This record gives sequence, C-alpha cells and structure tokens, in this order.
Amino acid sequence: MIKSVCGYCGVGCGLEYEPHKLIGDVAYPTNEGKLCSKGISELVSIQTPTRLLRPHMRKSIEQPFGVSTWEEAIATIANTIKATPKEKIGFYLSGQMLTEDYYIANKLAKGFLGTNSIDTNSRTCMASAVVAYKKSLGADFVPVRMEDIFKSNLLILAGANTAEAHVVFHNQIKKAKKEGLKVVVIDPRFTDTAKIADLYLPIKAGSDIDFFNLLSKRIIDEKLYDEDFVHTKLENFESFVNKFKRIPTTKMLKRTGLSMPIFEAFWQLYKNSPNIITAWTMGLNQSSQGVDKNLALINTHLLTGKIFKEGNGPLSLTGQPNAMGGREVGGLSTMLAVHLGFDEASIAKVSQFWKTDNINPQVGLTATQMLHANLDVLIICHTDPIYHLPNRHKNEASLRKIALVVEINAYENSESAAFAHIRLPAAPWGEKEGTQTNLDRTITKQERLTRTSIDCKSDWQIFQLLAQALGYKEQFNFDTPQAIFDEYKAMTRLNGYMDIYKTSYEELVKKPFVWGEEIRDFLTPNQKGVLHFVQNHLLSEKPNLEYPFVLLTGRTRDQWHSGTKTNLPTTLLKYKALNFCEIHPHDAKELGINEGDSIEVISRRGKVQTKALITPTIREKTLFIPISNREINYLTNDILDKESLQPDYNHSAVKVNKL
Ligand SMILES: Nc1nc2c(c(=O)[nH]1)N[C@H]1C(S)=C(S)[C@@H](COP(=O)(O)OP(=O)(O)OC[C@H]3O[C@@H](n4cnc5c(=O)[nH]c(N)nc54)[C@H](O)[C@@H]3O)O[C@H]1N2
Ligand SMILES: Nc1nc2c(c(=O)[nH]1)N[C@H]1C(S)=C(S)[C@@H](COP(=O)(O)OP(=O)(O)OC[C@H]3O[C@@H](n4cnc5c(=O)[nH]c(N)nc54)[C@H](O)[C@@H]3O)O[C@H]1N2
Ligand code: SF4
Ligand SMILES: [Mo]
Repeated sequence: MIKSVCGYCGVGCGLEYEPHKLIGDVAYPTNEGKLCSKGISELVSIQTPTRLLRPHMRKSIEQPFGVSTWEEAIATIANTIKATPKEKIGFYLSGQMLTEDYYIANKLAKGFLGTNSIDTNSRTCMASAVVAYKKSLGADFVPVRMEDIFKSNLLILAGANTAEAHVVFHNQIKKAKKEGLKVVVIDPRFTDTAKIADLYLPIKAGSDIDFFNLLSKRIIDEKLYDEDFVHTKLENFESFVNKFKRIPTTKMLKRTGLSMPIFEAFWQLYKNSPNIITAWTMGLNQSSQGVDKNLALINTHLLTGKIFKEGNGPLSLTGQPNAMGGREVGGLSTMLAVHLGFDEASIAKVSQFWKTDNINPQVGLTATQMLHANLDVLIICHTDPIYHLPNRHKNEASLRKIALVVEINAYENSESAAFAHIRLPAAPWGEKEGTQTNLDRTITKQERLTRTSIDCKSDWQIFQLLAQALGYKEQFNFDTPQAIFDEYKAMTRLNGYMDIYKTSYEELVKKPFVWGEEIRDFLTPNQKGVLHFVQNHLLSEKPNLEYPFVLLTGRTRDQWHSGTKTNLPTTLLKYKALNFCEIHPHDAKELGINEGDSIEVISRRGKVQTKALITPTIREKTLFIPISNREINYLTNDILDKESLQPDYNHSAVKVNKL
C-alpha cells in the first residue's frame, strides 16, 4: 500500500493505492477516508489512449507533427531561446504543477533567463484573492482551515459551489451541519450546494460588493464591531466608518436583487452567530472587481474581529491542487520567489541564494497579457490557455503569431495543441512524485504509483533539461524531486513567516505538514489589518436589448475543466451531461424554447451551440454553461480586474436563439 494525495482539486484528499485500486485514506485529516468520483477514478486517466507519449515537432502549425527525440526538441528550444531577447520569452504554467516543477521553472526564468514573464493559469483563478489577502492581511495567507467549520456556528458560501467543485469538503460541511453549523449560500443559481443551505440568497451576478457593504454598514450601525479589536488591531477604522455614512443603501439592496426580508433573515442569523467563516471561490474572484469583492468580504471579518480565532475567518477556497504551492514558490509574474517581491532587498536575498546576478526588477507579464505581448517564444506547461482564456477568437489570432510555441502536456488532445510547434510528453499524476499544498496550507507528498511511460518525463525534469541545454548545468543539477524540495525549503527561510523549512521529505512521506500554524496575527509591518472601502463601479459588460442575458460559467461535479483526464469513454461516473445551458422557464417560454432544444448562445465575440436545460434554479435573464463545454470562451469577454488582472468570466452579455 502506498499513501498519496489526489491531484485534482484544492481539497487535496489523502488516498491509498493498493495495486490497481485507490481508496480514501482514513487517517488523513481533510477527507477521513472519503474520495469523490474524480479522485477514485484518477488511475483510469493514466491509461487512456489519448496520452501524449513522444516528443513531437513541426516547422509551422499548418504542417502535421512528426515524432522527434528529446535531444532534438530540447536543443531546438534552447537554441531559439539563446537567439531571443529575454523580454520576448514567456512561461505559461499551471496551478496543477507540483511544487518541485514550479521551483525549477521559476528559478530558470526569473533567476537565470532574466524574464519575470512566468505566470500561471492561477491568474484566471485566484489572483484576486492573492491581492486582497495582501492588501488587508499583509500577505497572501489563508488565515483559517477547513476543519475550522467544526468550531464555527455559521458558514457563508459566496460564489462557491462546493457540492460540485470541492466535493469532499462539502461532505464535511454536511457533517458539521449535524453538529450545529448553519450554512448560507449566496449564488445567482440555486446550486446543489444551496440544497443544504439554511438560508439561500439568490443574489444578482456581480453585486457581491453591494451585499458585503450592506453587511458592514449594519455591523457599524448596530455597533456589532469588536470595539477593542478595531481600535488596537486595525489601521484605519475611523476613516472607514466615515465613508459608510453616506452610502446609497436602498440602491445597493436593489442591485443585489435581494428583498429586504431575506436580507433581514440573513442579518438575524449573522448577528446571532458567535463564530463565522466566509468562504468564496470563482463567483467572487472572477470579476471585473474581483479584488474589491474579496476586500468587501474580508472587511466584515476585520470589523467583527472574527479572524485569527478558531472557527472564524475569510476562507478562500482555492481550486487547483497546487495553486497554493505555486503561490508559495513564487510562480506568479507579480512576485519573485517565496512570497518576496521585486524590491531591492528581496532581489538581493534571492540573488545571493541562487548565486545569480540576472534577476530583473520589473514585474513580468501576466497569463492574461502574455498571448498579446508579441512574444517570440512561449512555453506552456500543464494548462490549456486556448481553452481557458476569455475571448478565444482573439487569443487564437495572437497565439498564431508566436514563432515558437512549446506545449508540455501529458495528453495529446488539448485545444492549444493546434497552435504548438513542439509538444513534449509529461508524466501525469501517478507516474511522478513531488509535493503539493492544498487550499488550507497542508503540504502533502504525491507518490509515483506506477512506472513512468518510457518517453515521458516529470515536468521538473523537462525544465531542468532545458536549463542544462542553456548552459546552467551547475545550478540545475538535481537528481530527485527531494533534492529540489531541500533547496526550496532552505529558500523559505528568506521569508520571515513561511516555516516550510520545518518539514522534510522523510516527514512528508509519513504525514502532511501544515505551514503557518503559528501565525495568529496580521503580517503587515505594524501587524495591523487594513480596511479598504470599496464600491461597486459596475464595470462588467452590461446586458442590453440586443444581448439581454448574463452568462455564468462554472463546474460540474465529475468533470475536470477541459476534460482531458475526465471526459473519457472509460469514465463511467457521469452524473451530469456535458452539453447544456441552464435557462429559466420564463425566459425559455418567451423564446419558445423547450427542454432539450438545440440553441445557439451568442455574444459580441462569438457563438456556441448547446442544448437548453430549463430550470427554475437559475435567476431570470441569466444563463449557465459548464466549462466542460470546450468552446465556452468564444463567448466570454476579456475585461480584467485592474489590480489582479483576473478575467470577468461570469458576466458576459449574451443572447439566445432557438436553432
Ligand atoms: N468537479 C470539478 N471540481 C473542480 C474543478 C473542476 O473543473 N471540476 N475545478 C477546480 C478549480 S480550478 C476551481 S477554481 C474551483 C471553482 O470552484 P467554484 O467557484 O465553487 O466553482 P464554479 O462552478 O466556478 O462556481 C462558481 C459559482 O459562483 C456562482 N456565481 C457566478 N457569478 C456570481 C456572482 O457574481 N456572485 C456570486 N455570489 N456567485 C456567482 C456560479 O453560479 C457558481 O455556482 O473548482 C475546483 N474544483
Ligand atoms: N469561462 C470560463 N473559463 C475559465 C474558468 C471559468 O470558470 N469559466 N475558470 C478558469 C480557471 S479557475 C481555471 S483554473 C482554468 C483551468 O484551465 P486549464 O488549466 O486550461 O484546464 P485543464 O483542462 O485542467 O488543463 C490542464 C492541462 O494539463 C494537462 N496535464 C494533465 N496532467 C499533466 C501533467 O502531469 N503534466 C503536464 N505538463 N500536463 C498535464 C491536461 O491534459 C490539460 O491539457 O480555466 C479558467 N477558465
Ligand atoms: S474532493 Fe478534490 S481532492 Fe478530494 S477526491 Fe475529489 S477531486 Fe480529489
Ligand atoms: Mo481554478
């Protein structure tokens, strides 16, 4: 029996492998022996015929691929990089890479190539949470754990569908409910998560800032704030309160689409709950004001002092298995390494640690900028930007112009593959080892369970081969993931609060390690939290007479994004069809649409054909299409949050035609 961890979502369930079978690890704290259908069937995805098993190359994207050797492919990439100015090189990574993979890629790009244009699909996922945590708490630090729900009285889930996206955590919520936890769900759709809610708030998409501001206003008006905490632990309580004096509350409530009685019912529940956790995911982060939505939510915890105490706090539910590890290593273009930025002191520390003088002080391009920055070389690893970035027609046109696109993938059927010149075969989950950090700072060892397919390599090995071909043999001379982890953990000492150096591979093989457990205070220089007054500036694309619907997009329980690993003929567990569009019965009637009809959803940017699923669980004039529809992003708009540069996936104006 080998203990490992699921490689799908941010819950990070522990599992046990007995030849040919996976079961949940009963001793693992997060999942207590449970796995969802994706976790259980993870072995199936290793064996599919759609695996990419050899390196492939072609001169232009009009030609078919030919099989190549590793030597040939790596030499071609290295020679092109040598001949390319560093500002013309980009690395597009993923929150699904392991920490060791991230470390090597980050060290190569930022430390030696001198480009900070190394970013990840996490930009589309939780960049808004990263910025908001930094602004309010002083660091990108999740100050509450999943297990805290058992010590809490109220869990507010805002724009998070745990029943489908964090399935085993959802099970834990149901268990905590039996012990008295109350649950509020805030979502424009009555989701499977809403079914277990004590109170469901059918908010209008895009109005969460109004909602949380109304809550802060009530906390202030009824003096429910923590008097001692706001004066001793917060930076700017008085000025924050002043700004709340003249906010247009009636207009704000109207914008949320919620009735006064339902808001009052919520307030009664809130006010009578001593311990509160507010959790959120893409309904808040993916927004034209994603950072502000996060801040409006975090403000309520700062005012009430419900933070750094058992059973309390703002809990960002990270989606990907190791997006947190990527944040810790420094895999975003807006940070250097181990949560350090591009200030002189940080660059000096990191330069000394890596023994380099190539670090560039400019922040790099983000994932949402990279395709359109006239790059000459783009290396994509463990993600599918053509599938996942908004406004796809524009992205396709931009990617076509990049002279060398390298795709490192374990599967051959991504949407970006059509635009690649070189494809390198990665060893997927089960064929490699390394570490990952789940959504609440738990670092777990992922083990190799079966032999690595003959011509496949771990992502870190591929980046190391490239580094060596570029001449950095001494700096990239790691034999094992353990050797990389040892260097990385030593590096975490450069950061004053990241105590990852306390663990080791030997320990992680036996049990997970939770970093930051001793942090019980703000991480700002004066250890005070910062309130940020924010308002809804209505920056999203607005529906109009021609495009009267707001399109929401999101997950279904048994599918993983583009489905290279889950949409397989051999995966038996299909609990929802893949091709549907939720529409309210009133809207369907008005348009003469019947259940199952073929429809066309059209935005200003493109169109998608799908089938109508008529349901009263969605708000009127709102549609929902799951992201297992690989064409979804032909429709979405590319408005970005101005601080986090995260896209506004959930608010595109569309119209519907019956076909
Ligand atoms: N089965 C499965 N699980 C996954 C994934 C997967 O692909 N499949 N992916 C993982 C990843 S990377 C992520 S990021 C997470 C995402 O986890 P979630 O964010 O929980 O998943 P989504 O389906 O995107 O749900 C977002 C919810 O926000 C609601 N929403 C949309 N707009 C608004 C709004 O303006 N306000 C509010 N309050 N709500 C709104 C939507 O109706 C939807 O129910 O899931 C992770 N888990
Ligand atoms: N409209 C809309 N768009 C969205 C979202 C949304 O809610 N709505 N959500 C956004 C979010 S939150 C996210 S996280 C992204 C997700 O978007 P992507 O990251 O593009 O989605 P995946 O399908 O998970 O892509 C992972 C890729 O890695 C490959 N792969 C699997 N295992 C390995 C491995 O071990 N090594 C390597 N090198 N490759 C491997 C898979 O085959 C697949 O091609 O989508 C974003 N886009
Ligand atoms: S909840 Fe997430 S981590 Fe747990 S088994 Fe399911 S996909 Fe894997
Ligand atoms: Mo995500």
